[in-house]
Amino acid sequence: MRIRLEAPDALGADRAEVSGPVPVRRRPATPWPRRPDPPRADRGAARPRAPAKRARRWLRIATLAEWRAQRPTWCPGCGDFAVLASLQRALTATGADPASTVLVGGIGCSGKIAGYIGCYGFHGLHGRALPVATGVKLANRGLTVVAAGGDGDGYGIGLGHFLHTVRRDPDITYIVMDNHVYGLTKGQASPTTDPAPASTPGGAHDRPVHPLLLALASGGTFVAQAFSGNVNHMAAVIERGLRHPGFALVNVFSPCVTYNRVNTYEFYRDHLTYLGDDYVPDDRERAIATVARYNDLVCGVLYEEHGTVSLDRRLLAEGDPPIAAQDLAAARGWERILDRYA
Ligand SMILES: Cc1ncc(C[n+]2csc(CCOP(=O)(O)OP(=O)(O)O)c2C)c(N)n1
Ligand code: SF4
Ligand SMILES: [Mg+2]
Repeated sequence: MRIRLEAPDALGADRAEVSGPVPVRRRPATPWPRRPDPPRADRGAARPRAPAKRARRWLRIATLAEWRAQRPTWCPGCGDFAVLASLQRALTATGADPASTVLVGGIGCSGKIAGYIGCYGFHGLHGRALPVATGVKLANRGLTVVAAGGDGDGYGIGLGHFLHTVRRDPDITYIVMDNHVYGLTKGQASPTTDPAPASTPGGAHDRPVHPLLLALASGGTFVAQAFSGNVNHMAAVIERGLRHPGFALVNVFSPCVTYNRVNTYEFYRDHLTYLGDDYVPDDRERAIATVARYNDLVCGVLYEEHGTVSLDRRLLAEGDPPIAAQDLAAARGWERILDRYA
């Protein structure tokens, strides 16, 4: 669990003070001298505050409530509510800091999640969540970076970015709310819509893409699937994705209750298989065979590669200050180089 320690300098100084023989005290040691009680006449008056706030030790972990923001405007029953709740739970469980977390949303009903979670958010262009998230991570790799959007956003207009991000393997968790339709634009067929029975008038005529197989075939280092009807399972899968030190795909079957009358909660309850404890996700070929055997309808962590070295670790030297913290004035040399090509 990552624990944020506030005032680390003060903590270090405090530690230095107590090294060596430790005197026996009758009351717990405080890092500042105890103030004498005020004279009787002054009782009730405001006492001076302890001066050493900066010297206090804090073990600070954000609560679930701190991850909440605006009230979602999704239709009642939309599967995206469960994704939001699971992500909030998973972030709380990892001890992530809302002030150091960025969620880059896609465009669609699902992409609005960026405004519903209590951390930094970015709502940009349709299909471009992953390049933006990669840029955020490279600019400051101390951040926890999550990208989230829909099946249209990620596997349609954004498919090229999806495949290239999988093979680049930045330390990002990518959650796709896969409802098999373009929800925001009123239910047209998406890249994952089944050809028959179709959820749009006239039906979808193309064969669907298989996101998990695409990710596994492109070298994905963490590939998982979850369902909005099972929040406990989804939160655990997302938490594992957040802890994975590379690109983690979590595809979520997240029913659109307004426009998709085929891929409903009941449909998934009847057709989904959950991986058991005996499934070890360390074999890419086994993962591909498992997804194919269940025709995509399988939930759990299918593949996880240990020891992966993410894009940010490959590109940036250990100890380099984040680009976001660098003195841009000192980098003026770039302007001279660019001027040569102007
Ligand atoms: C470049 C561009 N093309 C098309 C659109 C219109 N558009 C907005 S959302 C969307 C589809 C969203 O579907 P999906 O990503 O599955 O999200 P959902 O609404 O289902 O959660 C489309 C086509 C757009 N905003 N920008
Ligand atoms: S239209 Fe569908 S995806 Fe969009 S909020 Fe409503 S139920 Fe959710
Ligand atoms: Mg969709």
